[in-house]
Amino acid sequence: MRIDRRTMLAGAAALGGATAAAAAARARDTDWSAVAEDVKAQMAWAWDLYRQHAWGKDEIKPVSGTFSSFPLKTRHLGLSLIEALDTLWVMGLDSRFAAGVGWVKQHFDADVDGEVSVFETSIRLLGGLLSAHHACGDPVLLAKARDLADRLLPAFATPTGMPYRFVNLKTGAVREPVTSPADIATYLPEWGMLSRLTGDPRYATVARKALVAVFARRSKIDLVATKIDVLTGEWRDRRATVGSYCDSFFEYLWDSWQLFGDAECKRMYEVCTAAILEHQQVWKDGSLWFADVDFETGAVVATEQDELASFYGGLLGQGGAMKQGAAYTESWAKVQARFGVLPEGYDYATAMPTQRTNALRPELADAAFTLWLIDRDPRWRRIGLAHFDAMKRWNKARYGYTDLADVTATPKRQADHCPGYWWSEQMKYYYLLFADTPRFDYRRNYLSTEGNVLLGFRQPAEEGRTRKSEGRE
Ligand code: IFL
Repeated sequence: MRIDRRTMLAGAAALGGATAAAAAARARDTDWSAVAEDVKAQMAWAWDLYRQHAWGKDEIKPVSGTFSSFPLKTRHLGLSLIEALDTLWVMGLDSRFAAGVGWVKQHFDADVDGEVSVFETSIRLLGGLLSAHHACGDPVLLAKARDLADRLLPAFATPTGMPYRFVNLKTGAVREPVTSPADIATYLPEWGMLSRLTGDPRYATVARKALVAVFARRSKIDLVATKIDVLTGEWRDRRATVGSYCDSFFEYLWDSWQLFGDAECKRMYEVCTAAILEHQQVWKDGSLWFADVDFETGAVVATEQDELASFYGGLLGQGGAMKQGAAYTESWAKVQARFGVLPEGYDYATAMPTQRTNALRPELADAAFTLWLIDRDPRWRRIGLAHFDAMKRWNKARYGYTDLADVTATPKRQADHCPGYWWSEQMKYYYLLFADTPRFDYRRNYLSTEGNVLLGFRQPAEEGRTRKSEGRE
């Protein structure tokens, strides 16, 4: 796609030409540990404001200084606080971590008569409790994680083993059998870890059954679509995508191999990936994209890309398709350079945003960090730095970091919401990408789809030991 001069100028203006040049120069000669300190300072600043204005609430509204609830409609479960915990710990913000753990031990109670998304509650709250437990070993955190999983379990009691989309935390009442591969199959790392830690195999069993059930219903050309009925097992839509509704299904096939050595999951991942590369891969003017296609015929049905799909380059790299993983991440990095902050939707055929909002998303930073773990190529740090710099420039508000209403406006227009994942994801990806911290094992680790670290934390004593032995090597 050729970008015409007007679009290029608009893009440069949106980013601020001088800022782009300054960012590039900064990236060439960067003191990465100073950038990591800046990330940590931003985290501490935002946490302290959350503590003053929204302590124990789910999500702060960073422009107005108020708050909103999620995943329950009217009650708060401390979502942002729980999502932040392992990020605080890995940054060494220990007193803030301790205060957060103290809140969870005293106040977190999932015994609420209200309906939640099984998927969101699992990746965010259950994952957050497990990663905090991994950081400090407190058994109360594990007990709370287990209680929460027990409340989600009724959703999995279906003829296919694929869970309903919603469950009531108190009554176990379920709702909405038509759901997506991501909603159905993004459990095994957290639930398998819960089984390992508690000795109760039920969690791993239901999570794995759901994952396999989606794979078993793939089309003859090995693609899955975005909607399926968990009661009948019939597809309710024909669109195959690497974006929203399917993304973390692919991710958790690979992750279950990475975390547990589950060879069958690796095989399933390889089958799905081969089909995606065969039917969805589109090269356009040197950039790689993944078209949405009909899951049975492979015919292209849409050229729009979800920002959410920008994580996928990292996953491809992990699975061994480094050429495509790097190229896809670079494609998104070019869109970021053009708009400063990624729009929620982008059409590679028209090279225009299809949605102008930005939900303060972490995916490009996720891919950059994942690829950097693989090959330590400095370009991933540069992409992460551009993401961080742009966030500081455009998303920073009076009471924290906010989403954007329009990334194409000059200046960009802020909305008023800091999603819980911000605390768990990009702040941790930036920090780990820039810091080289002894609290994290850069060779053997596992981060969930929500950025929760379930493997790879090193305790301070261990840090010291490893540092010494690394020094001797
Ligand atoms: O909850 C987050 C997680 O990364 C996910 N989907 C979208 C969110 C972040 O954009 O799986």
